[in-house]
Amino acid sequence: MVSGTTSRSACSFVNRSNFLIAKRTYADFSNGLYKVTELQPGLILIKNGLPIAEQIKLTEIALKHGEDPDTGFWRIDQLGQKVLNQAPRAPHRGRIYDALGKYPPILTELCQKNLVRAAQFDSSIKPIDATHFILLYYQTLAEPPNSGYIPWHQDKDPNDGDDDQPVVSFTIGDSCDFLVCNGRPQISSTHPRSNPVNLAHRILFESGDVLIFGGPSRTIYHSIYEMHNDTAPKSLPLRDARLNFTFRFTPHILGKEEEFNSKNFVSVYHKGT
Ligand SMILES: O=C(O)CCC(=O)C(=O)O
Repeated sequence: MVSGTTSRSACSFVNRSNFLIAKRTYADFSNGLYKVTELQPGLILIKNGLPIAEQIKLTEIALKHGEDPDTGFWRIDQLGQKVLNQAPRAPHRGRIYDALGKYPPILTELCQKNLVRAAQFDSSIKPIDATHFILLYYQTLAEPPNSGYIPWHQDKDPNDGDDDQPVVSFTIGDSCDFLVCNGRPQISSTHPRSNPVNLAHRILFESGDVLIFGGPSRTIYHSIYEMHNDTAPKSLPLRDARLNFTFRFTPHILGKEEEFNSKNFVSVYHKGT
């Protein structure tokens, strides 16, 4: 357990929208003020898990690799225009998929550090040595896309890792509302896709937040319908955008990364859930 001034509280309550918001929390004020909350077994939110200096380094790495003409966020379309590489299905989103070993060690270090924080708190979280990451670049739009910035899906692609290996997710840049359902989202005439009947959590992700989902929460349905304009920290070299790194344990894919990059692979969220 990390030393310093800490607080642990046991609380399980619902807010006025009936979302379960927290079971237990743990805050460490000795090391840059991060706060761990177990939202439900296996679903751990670490507020401020990435201090601003580290967010800046990760952004610089993402933007540098994002410019790579073959594997970066953008491509040139048939009209000669520079577009994000998930266009035309998702023109607001670019995607990089790669092996962690090809990137600076800070990525692995930060993934490991936050995973250990979560595993200390929730025994269903297995500490893994992540082998790969998916890096998404979302443009913040004036009006959200109809099917969301990322539609409802489970992380069940072959490159998402086994069901018992946790996914570690970093947010950097503009804030967003991350939605979670524990079963297939139930849509009705009064409950649109952005607010299904069985919504379990609406989590505000702010720059520097980390979410870990593993154990009984590994296959949650999740989506993003709202991003909040101009909410990125001013010192971040990123405007009108959000970066999402997710780390995966998929050693069987080492050496086969090209099969899963955006040129060759269609993710589950593009196939419709
Ligand atoms: O941007 C996010 O936080 C979610 C990304 C996601 O759902 C995915 O990569 O499967």
